[in-house]
Amino acid sequence: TERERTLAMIKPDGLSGNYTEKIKEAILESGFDIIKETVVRLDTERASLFYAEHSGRSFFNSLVKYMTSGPVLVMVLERPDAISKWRALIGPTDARKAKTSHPNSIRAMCGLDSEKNCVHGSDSRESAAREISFFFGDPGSERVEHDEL
Ligand code: YYY
Ligand code: MG
Repeated sequence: TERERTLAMIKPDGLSGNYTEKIKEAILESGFDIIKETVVRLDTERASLFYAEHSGRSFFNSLVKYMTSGPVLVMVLERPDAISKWRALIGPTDARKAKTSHPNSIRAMCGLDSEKNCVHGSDSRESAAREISFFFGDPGSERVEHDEL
């Protein structure tokens, strides 16, 4: 399998709960390289744009409020099959389900429920490309070089 990149995010509850080091340990132990990282605070407009695919859902306003409640840490992770491997490592969307059916997952470790689930992972190649550009700019642009570790 060829190397691939995905977008990972530690959401506000993950950062404020001091889970960053544990999450990074799990990332590195699972064979990912952290290619880029930055801490940002999303405003309502940016959070709504990031989750635009969910704009019609009943949970959308609450989700945007949660995502703007504090800073987030976004990272570009790389390894073979990075997108599905990172999704597997974070576990199911509902952290309560993660705690019972995926006890070794990151959401089981630091998530609370189906909204406050402490981490994000891109769900496809298309999402990964869009989400990496969303935070780090287009590949090859000067902004990307600026944030390269
Ligand atoms: O990709 P993933 O984060 O696992 O779940 P999505 O179905 O894409 O939903 C995105 C985001 O929306 C989820 O991480 C929390 C929130 N959410 C929610 O607040 N309530 C739900 N019932 C489902 C999702
Ligand atoms: Mg999703």
